Amino acid sequence: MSNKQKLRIGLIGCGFMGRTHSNGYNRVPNFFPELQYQPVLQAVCSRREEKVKAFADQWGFASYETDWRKLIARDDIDAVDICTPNHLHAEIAVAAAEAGKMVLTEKPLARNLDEAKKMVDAVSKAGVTNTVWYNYRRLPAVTLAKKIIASGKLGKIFHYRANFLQDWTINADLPQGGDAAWRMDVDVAGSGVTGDLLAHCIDTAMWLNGGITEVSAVTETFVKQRVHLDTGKLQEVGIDDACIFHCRFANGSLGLFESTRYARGHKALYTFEINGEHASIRWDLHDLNRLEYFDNGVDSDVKGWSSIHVTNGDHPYMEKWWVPGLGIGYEHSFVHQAADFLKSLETGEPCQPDFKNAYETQKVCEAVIESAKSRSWKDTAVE
Ligand code: 4PW
Repeated sequence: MSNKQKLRIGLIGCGFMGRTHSNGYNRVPNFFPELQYQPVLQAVCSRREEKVKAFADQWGFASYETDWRKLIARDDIDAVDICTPNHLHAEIAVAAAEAGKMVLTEKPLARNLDEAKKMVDAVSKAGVTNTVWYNYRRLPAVTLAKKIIASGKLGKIFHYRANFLQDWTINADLPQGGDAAWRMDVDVAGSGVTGDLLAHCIDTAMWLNGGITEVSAVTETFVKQRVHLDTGKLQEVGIDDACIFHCRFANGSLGLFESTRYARGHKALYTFEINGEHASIRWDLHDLNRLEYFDNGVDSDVKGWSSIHVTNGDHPYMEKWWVPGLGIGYEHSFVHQAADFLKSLETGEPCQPDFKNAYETQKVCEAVIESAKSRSWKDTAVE
């Protein structure tokens, strides 16, 4: 019999992210056996009974609900994990915090800054543990980049460059709304690529390189009208299909960010490159176990971009997995996030990014959208 403390999870939403989180919780006990807390998949919730029942069976949830309010009201749930479309994040998170539950939510924190503020206030007033799943921080190569930058090896940083490119919305016949295309509906998603993709880039960037102080952005909606699945009618598209912004960081460096769902040939190209005084570093999601490094301090004969295969036992998270040389994948970032959250319950330290930290990312997203609308530079007021 395990003497571990149980953390009874109530997961809301059983789409793509519901699967990644459930997989994360399921893998943790096998690969992080030292943790004092053990996740228990207590209940999953989704509106459609047939779907949620099948999900519960498939992923090992002990029970299911079809009304999230009922799930929150249950006294056998310790932590509420929100994997719904974005328009429900705030309402559910506030209700969960008021019920005294720990709250985890998928990114972005909310549709906009007002909602995000309510969420930050609610968790802080209730004093409940909270976190946001910005999973890319937990890929070993990205965590290694953080370690290298923190060691000072890059020296003063001049440039931060990031891309998140996809091509799945080019087809003008793709609808908006409904369960399938909620990311295309501004009322549900809050924004397009800015909240969905650039939020990841901004979270990673501010984690690696510090706060962003001002932004200047341009956005475009290439297909202006799409059929809305709720009404069956052609409706105005309110999301940004593409967004490019440049910015200043508090440390004096300049940033350049681009995201689109119209880059034919790219399904999920997330890259960043950071140029410092002594060294540069770059990473690409398509080769996620690799970090490239240019050290200007070595002999000219061996100077060049070196390729670090981040699979050694002393690389971040890697001692948990296989043997050096064997890589891991996208899904492991969620396992790591689940493990880090459980660890935070032992240490009492917030599992970053918590709501307060993710609020800073939300500020930048909001400033980006505002800047594009007003065609002017915007302060982010990031603290
Ligand atoms: O959060 C993002 C999603 O909404 C993901 O990281 C990638 O882009 C995969 O799906 C979308």
